[in-house]
Amino acid sequence: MPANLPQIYHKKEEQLRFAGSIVEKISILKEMLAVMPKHKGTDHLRAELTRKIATLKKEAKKKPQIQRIDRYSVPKEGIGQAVLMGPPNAGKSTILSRLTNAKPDIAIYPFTTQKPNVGMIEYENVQIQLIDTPPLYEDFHPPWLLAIGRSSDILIGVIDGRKGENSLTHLLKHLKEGKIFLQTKIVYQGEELLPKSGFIFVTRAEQKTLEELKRKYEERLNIIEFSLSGNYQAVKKKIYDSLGVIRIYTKPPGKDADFTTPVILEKGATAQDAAYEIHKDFAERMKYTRLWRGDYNPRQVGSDELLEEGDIIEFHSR
Ligand SMILES: Nc1nc2c(ncn2[C@@H]2O[C@H](COP(=O)(O)OP(=O)(O)O)[C@@H](O)[C@H]2O)c(=O)[nH]1
Ligand SMILES: [Mg+2]
Repeated sequence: MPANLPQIYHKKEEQLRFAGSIVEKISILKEMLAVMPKHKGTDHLRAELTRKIATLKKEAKKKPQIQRIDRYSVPKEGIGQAVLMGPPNAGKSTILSRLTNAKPDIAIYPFTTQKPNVGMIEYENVQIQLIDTPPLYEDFHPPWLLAIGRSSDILIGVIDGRKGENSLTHLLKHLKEGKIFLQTKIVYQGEELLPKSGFIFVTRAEQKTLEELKRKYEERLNIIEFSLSGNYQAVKKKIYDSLGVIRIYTKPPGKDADFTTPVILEKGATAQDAAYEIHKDFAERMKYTRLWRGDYNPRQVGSDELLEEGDIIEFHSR
């Protein structure tokens, strides 16, 4: 049986190439294990990664100073992790306070935020983790801060619209120092940087600046206005959509679907992936799946059927 690894696994594999420290490597390897489908085809790889982690842990014990470098890593929670990064006073902490229940310090002084603040975005029936970070500054881009940027699922650059394009070019430059190439659209082709999905929030934007930025960065980045009087639901949806996942619902034969707890899968996942997500044994005993999509009547589908957001599936096993 082939390993059949999901896209997210390959993304993590790429992140590993850019990891700046042992702690960062261990945490990425653990994530690789977590996203690896649990079937026979991956047993070998699972063992190999577990071995690598053990070796790195031994190495870390010999070098106690590394703990300091990775002072503030943020364990993932919810269906995905988004991180806000940008210059001082851009509005990062304000955005966190508007989109989540977190209560970060907000002030006109630079460096009000000294370590990451974390909150959860409630979006319909899922939660997305949002991290607010200390500013990326001319002389301030510590390894642990850039490591958070590399490991998060999406990166949201935040700039103050009154500062214009300069602010964005500086931010992209600082990210590049952390080996990060922020993109929404084009796919980075080089080898030296880690392509990272995300977009830019512009606070206090004048329409003229906003239009200019949108036009200039059209091919690379989505530039989005963040307004304090804005529609946060739409902003939350943008964040959800950028995670590249779908929500599907399962129903036991003869019963109603459970819409409170979606199964989260990558875009491009199949009925078989869904079954593995639920339970290995179960997936291996699967005979066929019934699928409800939109207004159509249920139909019987095979294990390689591509699933879509909102699909309801009913598994029948042997
Ligand atoms: N008018 C306006 N003020 C904002 C906005 N975002 C942040 N601010 C103000 O800008 C200052 C810095 O905001 P803060 O969220 O602490 O920025 P951070 O340093 O990026 O975390 C505070 O006084 C905020 O009230 C915004 O979208 N509009
Ligand atoms: Mg702040």
